[in-house]
This record gives sequence, C-alpha cells and structure tokens, in this order.
Amino acid sequence: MQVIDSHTEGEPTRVIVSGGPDLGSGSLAERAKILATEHKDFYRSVVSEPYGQEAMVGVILVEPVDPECVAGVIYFDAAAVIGMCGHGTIGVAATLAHMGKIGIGTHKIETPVGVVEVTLSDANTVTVKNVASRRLQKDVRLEIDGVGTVSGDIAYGGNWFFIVDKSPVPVIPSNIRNLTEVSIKIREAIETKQLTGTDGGIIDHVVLYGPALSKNGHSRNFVLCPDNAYDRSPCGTGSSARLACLAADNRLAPSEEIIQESTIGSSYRLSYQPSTSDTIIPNITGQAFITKEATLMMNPSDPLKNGIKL
Ligand code: PYC
Repeated sequence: MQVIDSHTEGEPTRVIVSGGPDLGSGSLAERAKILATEHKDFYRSVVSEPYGQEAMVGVILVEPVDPECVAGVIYFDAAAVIGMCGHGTIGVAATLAHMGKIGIGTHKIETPVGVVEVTLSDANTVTVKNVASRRLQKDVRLEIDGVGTVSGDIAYGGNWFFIVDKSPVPVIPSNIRNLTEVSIKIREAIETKQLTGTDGGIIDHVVLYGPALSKNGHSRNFVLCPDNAYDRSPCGTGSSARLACLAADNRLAPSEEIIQESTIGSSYRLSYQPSTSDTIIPNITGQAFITKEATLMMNPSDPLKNGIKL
C-alpha cells in the first residue's frame, strides 16, 4: 500500500494513494459506511501504532461521483470513520500538489458530507471552503464529576462538536493530560444524556476554548478527537463549528478574519460567509508539509498488524 504522509499545523495526515480496500462505486457516504462496517481492522492499522502514530488521520483517495471534483476522500482516525476533516483536506491538497495532480488555484474535493473547495496558494498553503456549518443548540449544561457545571454549544462543521467557550482548565500545553481527561468526561456526559446532532449524528469531538497566547490570536483551543488524541492543529471542522457559533451570537462579522491558535501554538486563519438563515460557509487557511512517501508492509503473520489494542 502506497502512502504519503504530511502534517498540517502539527497534526498528521496519511493519504492512501493505492492499495486500499475496494469500497465500490456508490456515493461517498455509502463508501464511508462500507469502510466503517467492513474494514475496521484495516483502517485502524493504517493510523495506529506500530504502523501509524498517535493523532494520525487517514485518508483513502477514491474516484469522486461528481465529475467536477479532482478527488473523492474518506477520512478516519484510529476509532472512527469521520465525515470531514479540515486539517486532512489541507494535507490532501498539499499531497495532490506533491503528486503533480493539482496546481496553484481552486479545486473541488468530494467528501462523504459534501463537496468542499481547496485553494492552493503555494505548495504548502491551502484555504478550505468547508461545507455549510451551523449551531444546533446553545448553552447546553452538563454536570461533570470533579469539575462542576460545564456549558457548551452543539454545532456542526462537517463533524458534530460540543464547544465550550470558557474551558474549565487553562488551554496550555502543560495541561494536555488534564484537558484530555476533562474532555473525555464531557463526551461521556453527552453520551449519558443521549445528546446528538441532527439525525442522530454522534457528537464525538469536544472543543475547549481559552484566551490566545499570541498577540494577534483570537483564542486558543483544545480539541478531543474520537480516538481520544488531541488535535495538534486548531481543527478545521471544529473551527468551522465555532465560526457558526460566533456568527449566530453576532460575535464575528462576515469576512472578518481571525487567527485561531491550537494547543501547541500553531494556527489557522478563519473567516466565513453567511449562507442560509442558520448556516455559514467557513474558510480555513493553514499550511501542510509532506513528511514521507512510503510503502506500508502489512505482513499477515504480524500479530500487531491490526494495531496495538490495550
Ligand atoms: O481538522 O477537522 C479537522 C480534524 C478532525 C479531526 C482531526 N482533525
């Protein structure tokens, strides 16, 4: 299996260029479902240790249904197939450019949750025009053991998020373990209360916000992903969901640009355009760098070929 690895603002992406499973020729959502239900061991092994690394998001490149798209993509982490991935899309654009498949300019990419646009400004800098994003519920209060009441919004940016505006734990690198534990408790409380997005969409990402640490930053975030790893980048879909909340509260005007910091201090430039009465179209700009081209050798007799399961 041929893969190309990159990182987007510190968050790793592995693009499977060839040798992935046959997912048929249905819609991208149907193919994502086949990956999720019939190839769990496969997708876990691609991104988990010892073949992958912590926090890695994998991407299978597939034929798009929409002929205007340069590629179809299906995203996954070590725990789940996910609808969309902002940092992954920036990584895919840089990877397609590295492969000579796209040049400077704007291109369409098909995901299981809709078509997104990528604008490649140079070999590394990419702006993603994401799918329509919206807030579903404001000020949902949760009682968290050892923390107290935590209030957050349920919002969509290609995945479903619980967004806490005022993190109960300062968003600084030395708190990563504590931030992870609190975010996992929040996600468990969401499950216990059976809170979901529209059509039962699983709220599998939690974002905690704190003040920016840089002079020009708007805020800094900590993002818990389904596999319990934290996003090293500011999370493209999480940032999209947050933009929807800021827009709904009139805290950010259309086209106004903000700098969103990640936990590790990398950043995205963010803005939005209004779409329907309750949705916005987010723009996310960040940088991705290719880190390797490799052949993954999954030996059937390797007892750890499906990843380390503890
Ligand atoms: O950038 O959207 C994102 C993302 C989702 C999970 C990890 N990164």
